[in-house]
Amino acid sequence: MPIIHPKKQILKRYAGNPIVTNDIMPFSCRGVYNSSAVKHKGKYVMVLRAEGYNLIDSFWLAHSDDGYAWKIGDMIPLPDTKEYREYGANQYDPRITRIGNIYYITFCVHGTDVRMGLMSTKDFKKFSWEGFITGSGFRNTVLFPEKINGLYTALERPNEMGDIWLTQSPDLQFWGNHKRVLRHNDVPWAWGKIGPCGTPIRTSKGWLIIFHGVQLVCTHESVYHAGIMLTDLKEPWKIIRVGNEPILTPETSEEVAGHVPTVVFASSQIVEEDGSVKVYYGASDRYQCVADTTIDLLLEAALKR
Ligand code: BMA
Repeated sequence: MPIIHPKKQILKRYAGNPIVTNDIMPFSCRGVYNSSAVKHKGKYVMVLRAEGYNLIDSFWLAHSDDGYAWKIGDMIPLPDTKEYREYGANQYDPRITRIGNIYYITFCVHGTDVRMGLMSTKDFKKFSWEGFITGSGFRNTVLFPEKINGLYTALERPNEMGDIWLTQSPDLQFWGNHKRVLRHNDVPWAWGKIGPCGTPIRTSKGWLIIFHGVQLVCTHESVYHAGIMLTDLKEPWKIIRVGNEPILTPETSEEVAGHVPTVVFASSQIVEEDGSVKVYYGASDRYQCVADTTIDLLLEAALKR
């Protein structure tokens, strides 16, 4: 029997979407998308991925009082080391995780292949380069917001395979303890590949993990959806359940038609004290959008739908 769910919106798109576009950037730029937001000292800060017409991306700060209306700030300086310059022709998909009083930004560094870099900041004014945290062939690394069993813990995707893996480190430099968390073949609507989205969310029932899942269609295009799973708090590689339908799928005009059509790419979320959640996502590799939900709705999507 097919699984049929009652109509229910898990994520509610903000009526003012898109919240950041290339028009408001202070330089020539064709898209702003797949950006990552956090709360810092009661205000909202976003690290924007801004794509030039030369297809090279830069990272910019944006600031907001409410998480919906954004003002563009300064460009974030890129790491200026020999190793970075040699490898990194481009950079994209920043993800921010706060651990203690440090904000860690993981991001893809694209050279002949792709690998993950790590920057840190305490104040979004001064940024430090922490080095590469994967070898070649990895994307989507995102850190958990706390050490687990005394170790920094991250989700990532070895590209070739297209599955979500977990890895741990004592010092953010040396990584091991690799474990596969979820196979793309086990997600019926994402047979192309899957990858983790924003920082996993700790709840009393487990880690809520939003992930992207790619459906390949007959025109050779990829449709990017967002899905959800819940994993064990102490052994986060153990899945409690994967929600069996996406929580967000490209449907609005900015999501279906842009530079890369039919893409929603959730890259961060902010959990408020009242349990509401703002999920920030890129639309069709062109616009930055946001949708609202709650922890209860995300748990329902992971456990019951
Ligand atoms: C991925 C990344 C994302 C992008 C997606 C769809 O590989 O480049 O930033 O949104 O492809 O084009």
